[in-house]
Amino acid sequence: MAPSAETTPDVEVEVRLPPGGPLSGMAADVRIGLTKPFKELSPRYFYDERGSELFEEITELPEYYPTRSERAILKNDSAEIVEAAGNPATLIELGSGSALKTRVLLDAMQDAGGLRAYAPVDISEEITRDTAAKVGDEYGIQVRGLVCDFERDLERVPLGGPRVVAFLGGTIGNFEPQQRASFLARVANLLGPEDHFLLGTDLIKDRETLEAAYNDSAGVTAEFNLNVLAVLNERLGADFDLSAFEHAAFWDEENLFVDIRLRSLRRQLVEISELGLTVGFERSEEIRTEISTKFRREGLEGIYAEAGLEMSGWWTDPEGLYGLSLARAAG
Ligand code: SAH
Ligand code: AVI
Repeated sequence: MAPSAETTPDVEVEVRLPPGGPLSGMAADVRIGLTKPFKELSPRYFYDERGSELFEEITELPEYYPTRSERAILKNDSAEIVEAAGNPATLIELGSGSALKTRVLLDAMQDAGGLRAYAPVDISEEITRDTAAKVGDEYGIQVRGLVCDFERDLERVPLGGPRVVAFLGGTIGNFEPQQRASFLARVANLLGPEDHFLLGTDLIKDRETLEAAYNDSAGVTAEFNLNVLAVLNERLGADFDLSAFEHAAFWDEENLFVDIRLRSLRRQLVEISELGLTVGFERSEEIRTEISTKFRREGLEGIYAEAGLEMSGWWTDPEGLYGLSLARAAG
């Protein structure tokens, strides 16, 4: 039987592809990154379909506490968070991925009676389509997915207020300080007087716990990291030999980030045919592929203030491993 009008999920996914695809800026960006004296790649390139799957596996690893801790906070405090956010009608989620934990927040919004719409925003098309369809089915609400680079298209996030813009998982930690400051200033600009920003941040803790989370014994994080080379092979016609690189991750206590790199196991040349570029690597030379910054509450308050935001709520898990904060545009 055909579903009735009431039960047909109201789900749309917009794909905002710049000419040449979601990663069309990639060629120029990779050229710049791999021709620097200290080579680097943006973490946004991790997330092809395989990369998204590998990240999901990471979230289930015993050593990777951030996802579990954030879920624990959401389970415990979502009702209070939703109330503090003024019982919003719309949840816009940046870097939504599979949005598994987000269900806890959606449940609390539904219980409070405000929930009308959800907008997952992510660079990975497959996972965003999947998330949008599933949330549409499960909640029967309006779902407007947006596949884009949130650093390019943040201002295009859809739907009416009052809104809560959530950025979960600690993904803010993957930004460089400058990039983070301008991103947060743009978020502040986006917020109307009734809107709130809900941010997940991993907290500073002992080196052992931090390094274990990024050097898991099953080697999934290593595979996730190396997958970025497979993305370059696939999308830019590069000939990286994945077995000629190894994963490295260590806590940098001066910069307060876990520094995640790929290390060349031998002296080698890599061709990137679509760039017409040959990249030379010395033995043990490294590419930085990601940083994962950790925070303290006071530091975050300062970061918010510089961006024109003010913290209006703060929640942690019982072990104090992870923080969720609510902010609004500073008056
Ligand atoms: N929020 C989820 C997923 C975190 S993984 C969680 O808490 O588990 C980071 C997510 O951000 C991935 O789904 C990735 O595809 C997305 N992402 C990374 N860089 C992005 C960018 N520049 N624009 C949009 N999405 C991005
Ligand atoms: C998505 N982001 C918050 C993860 C993190 O912990 O910084 C990405 C990750 N990289 C290695 N493991 C997980």
